[in-house]
Amino acid sequence: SGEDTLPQGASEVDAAYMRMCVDLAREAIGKTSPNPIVGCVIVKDGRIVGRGFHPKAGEPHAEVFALREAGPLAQGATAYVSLEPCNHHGRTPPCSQALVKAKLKRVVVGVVDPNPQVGGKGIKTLRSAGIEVVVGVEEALCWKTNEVFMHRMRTGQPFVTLRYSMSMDGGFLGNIGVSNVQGGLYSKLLQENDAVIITDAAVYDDPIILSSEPNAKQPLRVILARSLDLPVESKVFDTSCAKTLVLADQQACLENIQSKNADGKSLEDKLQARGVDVVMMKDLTLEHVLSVCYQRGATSVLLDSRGPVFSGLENFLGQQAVDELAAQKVVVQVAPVFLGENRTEPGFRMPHDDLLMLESVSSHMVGQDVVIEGYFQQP
Ligand code: AOF
Ligand code: ZN
Repeated sequence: SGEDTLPQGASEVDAAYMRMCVDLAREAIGKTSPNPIVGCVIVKDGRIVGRGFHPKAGEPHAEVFALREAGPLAQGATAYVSLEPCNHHGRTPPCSQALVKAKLKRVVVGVVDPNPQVGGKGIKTLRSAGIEVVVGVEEALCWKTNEVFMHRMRTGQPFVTLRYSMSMDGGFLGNIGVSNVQGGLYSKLLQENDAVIITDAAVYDDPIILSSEPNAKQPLRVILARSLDLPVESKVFDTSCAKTLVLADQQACLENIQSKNADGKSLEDKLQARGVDVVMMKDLTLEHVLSVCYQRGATSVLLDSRGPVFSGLENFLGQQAVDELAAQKVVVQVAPVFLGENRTEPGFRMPHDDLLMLESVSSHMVGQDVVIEGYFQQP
């Protein structure tokens, strides 16, 4: 942050309060889907008199909590909101009117809400009531904080993040990488995403696909399967903590005659008995997979690539993600280890002839590992 130029009528102090709103909003990361994360701070005579964030869809918006705390002190005060106040009756009543009613003097908005039900109307309502409104303070930061919501509003698609871990010599880290990141970056990614996609091959390593963040909302675990010949006792099929969905390739399943066990029960029945949802897919393309996820309410999807151990699905995932620009973001964890003779082929070769340059690249350390993040260029 700090890169943004300040809009007219805004000061560095305003920017600092806006960053505070973003910090408040982040308290609810991974908990508000399909809603955005939003924070609000109310300031009167240089003193913070109200604070709030949107905790969960269906619960009041950030402004409502901040107004409650401020009470009568809101009158004549300045409200900072990281996203334009809403102007519609959704699950909750319009915040624009609540701010008018509380007689705020000034409202500072981070970024305009692209929701067609809001889209500038909240700002209009405030201005018509004589409230001074400044828009675009820490805009880039506020936008990025809600990149999932912004993407969904623009495209009607889930926001897709591709992740994998690799060694210094470019090998895939299935187990090693994941045990390294369990409780760290991986756990955060699971918490932030509504769904996580792994392939049938990864199930054989019996990974724990659960976030260990405190009070984490667990993602829907989606398994892409070439057959239903899966190890039914795997942890990922324990649906007591998180839901599991198997998307199986119909054709491959028909060809796979082993899908009945000695006891005569089909594996589909066994999975269903464990509470797993099984859907036969005519066409197991990433596009279809993502639309099934979206239909089930996933606005963000983590493509968790763990290496080409048993099948070509990992290749398929990575290639389609890049090829069809189905992925928006990539997060790669590089561990300080050389696999040497144990090195597997990289899980996916980028299909592009041209160089594929990432945008807005950043990096940080997680333990001994380096995490590199970047965005695929969007058309
Ligand atoms: C705000 N403050 O804290 C949030 C907003 O169904 P509802 O009533 O929760 O409305 C959801 C929409 O409201 C959501 O799609 C987005 O446009 C806006 N979210 N607005 O003023 C908030 N979470
Ligand atoms: Zn609202």
